Amino acid sequence: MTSRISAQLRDRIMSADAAARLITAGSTVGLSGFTGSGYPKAVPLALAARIEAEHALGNAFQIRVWTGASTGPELDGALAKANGIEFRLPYNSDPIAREKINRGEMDYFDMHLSQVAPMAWQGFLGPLDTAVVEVSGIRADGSLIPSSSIGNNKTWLDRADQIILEVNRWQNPALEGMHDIYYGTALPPHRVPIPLVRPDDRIGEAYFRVDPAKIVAIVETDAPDRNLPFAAPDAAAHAIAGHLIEFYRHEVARGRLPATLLPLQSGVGNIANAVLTGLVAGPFEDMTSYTEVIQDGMLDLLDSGKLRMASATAFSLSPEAAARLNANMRTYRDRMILRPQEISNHPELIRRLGCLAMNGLIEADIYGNVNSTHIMGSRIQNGIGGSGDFARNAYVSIFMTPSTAKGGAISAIVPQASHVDHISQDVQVLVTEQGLADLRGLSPKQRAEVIIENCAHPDYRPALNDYYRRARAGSYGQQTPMLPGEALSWHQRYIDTGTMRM
Ligand code: 0RQ
Repeated sequence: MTSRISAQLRDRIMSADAAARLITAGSTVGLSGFTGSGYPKAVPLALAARIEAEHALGNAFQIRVWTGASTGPELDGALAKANGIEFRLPYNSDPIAREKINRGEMDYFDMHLSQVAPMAWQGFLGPLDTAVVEVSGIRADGSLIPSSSIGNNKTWLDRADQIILEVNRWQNPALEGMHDIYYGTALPPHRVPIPLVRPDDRIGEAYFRVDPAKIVAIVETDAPDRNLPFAAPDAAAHAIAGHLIEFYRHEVARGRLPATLLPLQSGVGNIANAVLTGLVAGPFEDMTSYTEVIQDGMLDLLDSGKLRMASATAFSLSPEAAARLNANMRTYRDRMILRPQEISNHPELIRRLGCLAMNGLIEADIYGNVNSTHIMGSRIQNGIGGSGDFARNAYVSIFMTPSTAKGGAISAIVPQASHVDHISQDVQVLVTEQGLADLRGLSPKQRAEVIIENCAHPDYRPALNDYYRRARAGSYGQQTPMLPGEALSWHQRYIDTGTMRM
């Protein structure tokens, strides 16, 4: 095991408990981890136990947590359960942390993932006391072999006053060489263009640089990433995938997209997977992806030979796909690049490459404003993640959802979104299992007609049409007709059905 740790640093190896004692109450901790991969698995658990012990003695002990994105139960789950997180950024999908946030017991700064590292450098987020970063090895020259996600690790290692490393033997040694860590970012007025013009360009180094004097602890682990079982796509997901692939065919036929398409960005979940799987059988060859995470469907596309390469910041795989990746890491390594999230999600690069962005949503209104984050306007589900980075800057910004939620009790198409993450200008195509609405070049009224007709569930179409007709008759203005009192009462109806958790 220690063969993964360079001889000069072996004197800093210690237990997770001892390392957790180096973290002080009230401090800010930057941890690795992105969509359940590459997060530290031992120190956060030990810290949670320590926090519980302090609380039992009547001592206050909470920390401020910064990560790449979501992590795993051993990090967010354990620390939230211990009531150990005072403040969290930039994205969370852990159910225990979600409950704490929604009960008002934890502050949560939900932010664009591309902005975390720049904001940390700009100093807007305050000082970073400790970095806790999982790596797959420490080389003889002191540089670090990254793990299964990059996220904000470069920034945490550079900015933190002290560093705790977890060296995880579970991570495949053949990961070495897959990463591309770009060290050319700077603050204005010294910023220069990022020299990446194709998704497969390598512009940085395969390792993290680190100041060895800052490393205060090294903890050895042998623990898997949180690879969630994969739910097979349902009929709605297949229908959405079908509409989208038909749209791509049409765009290629009209000469508006090349036959190879443009770099794909895809969210996670079973709809995204169905789209990627649908592309395996589709007519497009030699595709690329420039995205946030590599999920099961991306591996299928790579295996099929239709996807030439994938660029991301992390893996988000089922246990079966993780096993497949691990068994063939050397082959995949040449066709995958993991980058810092400020690069994988960089607006300049997304705009230049012309990504096709495909993201999920909670609700869309009839004018095409999208809510990705809040249930009934006030209860956070996960966070905006990278959806804003991609949607604002994509070549085509696509949002996809089943037309109803909660077994049909709630329409995903509503008169007015209860919270807006993506304004209508950033939503160019909306797809449900009912059909696809191409909103490019349409006025708000034209958008409403096509969204209700093509995307809303037939059970909700009459009510939406009725609302829209009355809004056209009685609205204060006719650019975006609206009946303010009534629009949000749709959400009240959800409460009345008893299907919503309050
Ligand atoms: O709640 O689990 O309690 O039943 O919201 O919904 O249907 O599981 O949908 O997993 O596709 O997530 C927007 C959340 C969709 C996701 C969102 C309830 C529903 C369920 C989750 P339950 P589903 P998905 C790139 C970009 C932001 C981040 C992002 C997301 C729960 O896509 O987090 O895009 N996006 N990153 O029942 C009330 C409605 C509802 C509703 C759903 N209209 N009203 N409840 N729900 N719609 C990401 C990467 O590249 C990694």
